[in-house]
Amino acid sequence: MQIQWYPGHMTKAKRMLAENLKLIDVVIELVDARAPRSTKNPDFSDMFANKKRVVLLNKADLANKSVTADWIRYYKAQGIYASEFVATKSNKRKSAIQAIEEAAKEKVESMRKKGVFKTVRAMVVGIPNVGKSTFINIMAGAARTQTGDRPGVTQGKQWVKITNQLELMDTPGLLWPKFEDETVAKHISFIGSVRDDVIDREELAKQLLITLLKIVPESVSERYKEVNLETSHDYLLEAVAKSRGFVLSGGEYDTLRSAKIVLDEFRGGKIAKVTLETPPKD
Ligand SMILES: Nc1nc2c(ncn2[C@@H]2O[C@H](COP(=O)(O)OP(=O)(O)O)[C@@H](O)[C@H]2O)c(=O)[nH]1
Ligand SMILES: [Mg+2]
Repeated sequence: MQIQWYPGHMTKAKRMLAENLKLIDVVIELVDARAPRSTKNPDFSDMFANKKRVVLLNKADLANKSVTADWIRYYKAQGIYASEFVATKSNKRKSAIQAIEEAAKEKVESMRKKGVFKTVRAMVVGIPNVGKSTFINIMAGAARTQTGDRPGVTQGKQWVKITNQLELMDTPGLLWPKFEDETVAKHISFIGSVRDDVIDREELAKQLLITLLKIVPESVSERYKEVNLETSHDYLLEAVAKSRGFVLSGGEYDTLRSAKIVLDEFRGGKIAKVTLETPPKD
């Protein structure tokens, strides 16, 4: 499966990250809870080795709750604070602030001993489509509108005040997934982090059905009556079309329509709340 990417953007985004890194106390990494491994940038650990980190498993509303809990335990075992998150729900703002403040606590306290009142500065990073902008918007919400309303506020302002002791960089740091790994490429395509027009939708949807049949076969059969573990892989999209009555005027099954429906319904959480990846054992 061929997936396009953009080295130019990557270089620029990486430089932007490096330049801002020295200003930052806490790095908030957003990953997609449905694929925490594939949506994590492999360079992340090296890049932010000496920063406090908070990992948010975002879009937890679309993932399997118990697997999300396994991932959180996995991170915690490594001393990394992790939490499930739903950036589209503004009531999550408070818990995010607590997590960031907790991560920066040591630094704040050591500065206070020196008599310095420390403002914690945090930056949001992650690969495309994990919810970075949505997250910054709910965090900044009111603060952003307020500053924007006053005339003369500098354009291109970088920091948004979240609380008296917390500021958030208003542009997210863009990271890139490890496209060379075929499973990673597939998983980020399933969840919609790569534009569909650069890939073969029918092949992608077929691969998705094969994957889902391994994890949640009953949910797949419930949604698409003609699809089950015995269905031949080459007939999967026809079986979806048969289930839904997607027939073209010539009597053929409309497999492209099946592909779009399967991708859409999966991404909307309609087939099941599925996590594609489990944490490594130990
Ligand atoms: N279901 C769900 N959708 C989300 C969540 N967070 C973000 N989204 C959606 O995911 C898409 C990408 O979000 P965006 O903030 O633009 O991602 P970015 O590329 O990382 O900045 C948008 O359609 C958001 O509405 C979440 O927690 N749950
Ligand atoms: Mg964005």
